[in-house]
Amino acid sequence: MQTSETQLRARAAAAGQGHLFEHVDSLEPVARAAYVAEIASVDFELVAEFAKLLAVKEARGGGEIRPPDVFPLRRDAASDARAARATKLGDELLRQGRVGYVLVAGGQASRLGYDGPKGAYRIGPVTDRSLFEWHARRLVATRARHGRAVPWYVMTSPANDAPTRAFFAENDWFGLDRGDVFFFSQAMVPALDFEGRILLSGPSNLFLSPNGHGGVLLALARSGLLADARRRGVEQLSYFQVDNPLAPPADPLFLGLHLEAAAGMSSKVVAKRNAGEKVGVIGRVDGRTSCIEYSDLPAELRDARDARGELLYGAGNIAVHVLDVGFVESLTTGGLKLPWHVARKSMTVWERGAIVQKQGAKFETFVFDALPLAPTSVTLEVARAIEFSPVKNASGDDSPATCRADLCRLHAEWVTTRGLPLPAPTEEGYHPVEIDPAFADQREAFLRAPAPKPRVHDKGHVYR
Ligand code: UD2
Repeated sequence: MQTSETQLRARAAAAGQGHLFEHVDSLEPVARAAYVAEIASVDFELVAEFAKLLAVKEARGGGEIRPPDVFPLRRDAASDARAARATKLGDELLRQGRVGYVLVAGGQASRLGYDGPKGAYRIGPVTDRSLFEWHARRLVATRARHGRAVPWYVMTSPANDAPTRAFFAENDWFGLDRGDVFFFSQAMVPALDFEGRILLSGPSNLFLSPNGHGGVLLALARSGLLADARRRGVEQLSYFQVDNPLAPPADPLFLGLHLEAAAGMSSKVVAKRNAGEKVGVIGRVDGRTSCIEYSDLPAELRDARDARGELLYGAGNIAVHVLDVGFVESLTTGGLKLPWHVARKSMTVWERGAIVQKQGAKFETFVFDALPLAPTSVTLEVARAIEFSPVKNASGDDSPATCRADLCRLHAEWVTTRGLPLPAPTEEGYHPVEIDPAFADQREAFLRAPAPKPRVHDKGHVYR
């Protein structure tokens, strides 16, 4: 034991991380052992790569940016016919059980300021149902519609894995088959100060943070779940984020377009609200479909418009993708190389016996950086009001308040189309109505369903 600590100390010192051991003699044996084990798991080569990244001023890799090819929302006769064909193809894929579902929920919900897994956040405007429940109930509807199991791969992080599993168990897996829900954790990586030294969060803990949603690819492979998907006959993975309850998990048009194009990875986009909206955009970089983060899009491109006055780079990435299982296998064999992105921020750290606030850097990979690695890629434009209203911030844009209002507006439209009763509008001007996604998760399904009666709750009406 002692030797290995000595060796580790020497390795850390050689990597310029000798400070990690300065205080170890003051630790109790149990804490010391745990701390040393944590250090032993650090990939010092990766840390050296992070430190190098800090030394260069962040700049986009260059590359010529061009507008993307988008399968548009407003379609002509030709694209309508293609959409009809693709939808049939996607339906078949779903009926044959060749689709698996991947939810990324490993983030820290720091902007929302919620202490717990973000998926446990209660978003239901009338029922208070959680984000996890919202997604799960849509999968219950998917299972019923296609008569197939819905293998659901939920990515957590070591920080929220246990509470996430417990939340699912307490809620009896929201009506899904327990054996169809799989949890897997992404990896954590150390945060550094601007001199490239690993930060601590306490005397016996490194400051670690999740390695970004790009971590999903390697984590899927290393957990054995990618192989599980294969064994089940899953060929395509439908990928969505925990923060967007509007995302339809099983969209036959999207799946069909992706399949028809033999694409490795495809993306859904919405028209940006305005040039300044802070979402990544899909474009072509050196001829390859890519996602360009808003901070990397030069101002003249950000504001450029076509002859009809539409933004040339207005295809906002909503982080809904389809990934071909074979593509993920090929990407992850022998370790995955996605570029690392640096987030410089103020952090609460432990330094020389005290908790202090300090500027530091966290490191993440992004799943959309796999797009240019795909042989081909489809970009499908969808309607924001139907498919995208993320919960990011505690208030203002993209907050629980805007998401609840969007959910109610969408469901109220379905309810009025059927001529069913609506409750009086709220002060914010929407009718507080919620449809259980397991009862109907799509407009057509609601219009076809046996006539429901509203249940009256304190906060509004529920159809289920
Ligand atoms: C992301 C995109 C942005 C736009 C937007 C759509 C990036 C950098 N930007 O913005 O371009 O598409 O989404 O909503 O992605 N997550 C993990 N592990 C991590 C980090 C994140 O699972 O280590 C999950 C997280 O739980 C959440 C999702 O990924 O479901 C998005 O994370 P975010 O909120 O940090 O992404 P954001 O808002 O910067």
